[in-house]
Amino acid sequence: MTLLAVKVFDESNKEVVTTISIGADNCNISEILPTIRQLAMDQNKKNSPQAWVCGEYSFSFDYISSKSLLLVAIASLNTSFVKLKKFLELLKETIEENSINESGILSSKFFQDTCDLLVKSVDSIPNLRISLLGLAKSGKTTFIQQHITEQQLAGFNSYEPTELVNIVNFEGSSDLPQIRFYDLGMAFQQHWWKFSSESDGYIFFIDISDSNSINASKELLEEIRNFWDLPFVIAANKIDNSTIKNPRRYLSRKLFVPIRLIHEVETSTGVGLKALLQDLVINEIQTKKQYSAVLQRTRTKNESKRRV
Ligand SMILES: Nc1nc2c(ncn2[C@@H]2O[C@H](COP(=O)(O)OP(=O)(O)O)[C@@H](O)[C@H]2O)c(=O)[nH]1
Ligand SMILES: [Mg+2]
Repeated sequence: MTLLAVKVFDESNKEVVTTISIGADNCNISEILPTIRQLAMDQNKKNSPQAWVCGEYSFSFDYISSKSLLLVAIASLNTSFVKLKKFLELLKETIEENSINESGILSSKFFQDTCDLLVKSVDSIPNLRISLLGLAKSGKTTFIQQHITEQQLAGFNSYEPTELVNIVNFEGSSDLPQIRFYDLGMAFQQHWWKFSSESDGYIFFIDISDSNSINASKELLEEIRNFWDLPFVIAANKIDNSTIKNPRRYLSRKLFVPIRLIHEVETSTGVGLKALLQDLVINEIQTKKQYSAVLQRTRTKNESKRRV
């Protein structure tokens, strides 16, 4: 991400701290500050930062009500909203956790260091690797084809079919980071383990229109889960052809998997796929893994500062 400046304003829109601004000189933030403040305060209730494009810049902003501080990050237009929002979310969390001095001003050294660290951490988020696992004919390849031919998600740029594995890069969108998908064919089964162990997570496909295959799917999933504690979601696929009444509840009980991880999808039309991906990437992979790593590093850094 190309972050140009990060600024914190107090209640009277006075700038209390800023990072060194690189390339944001034309950005007349004071003009749009009242609008940003209103949006940030409204959004704050939903507990998630906003991202916004104005002129030649992207902005993300949020409000820390406990400290009456408005946070504004300014980035170049080519910076992904996902990353920008994630950056601000982490920055907010860090400022909320750390005390500000008596005059209510954040130390600019601490602020600059924190922002630098968070940019590095957020930049390490993309290039997620997601494996597509499941029995033959469960819909893994259709998932890949659907995205490419129908372009339900903008940004897929390559399709490399092989008999063994399809590797498809997704360039990222406003909601999702870059992802490399591994669609592993059955002939490649003995190598699933290798790909999956190098993955950030996986989608496990189940053909719920074929009730005879569900037990075999259950066994395979158990085998995989016994092997790795990787984030995953379940694609309960072919809902268009299923006679099962409530597939999510049915599979949750059958597979001993929390119901929130089960998504009803129809890979042949794309139904449910975007929500499934967002859930896997944002709730399961990023939030649990990257986010805790960032906080851990920030804490370690603050502790070592306190010792000095
Ligand atoms: N009815 C229905 N059929 C589907 C759906 N998704 C995939 N299929 C079909 O299921 C078959 C196997 O799909 P494929 O993606 O090749 O499975 P893979 O072996 O897991 O890669 C194909 O004939 C697909 O057309 C779906 O959502 N509904
Ligand atoms: Mg296939």
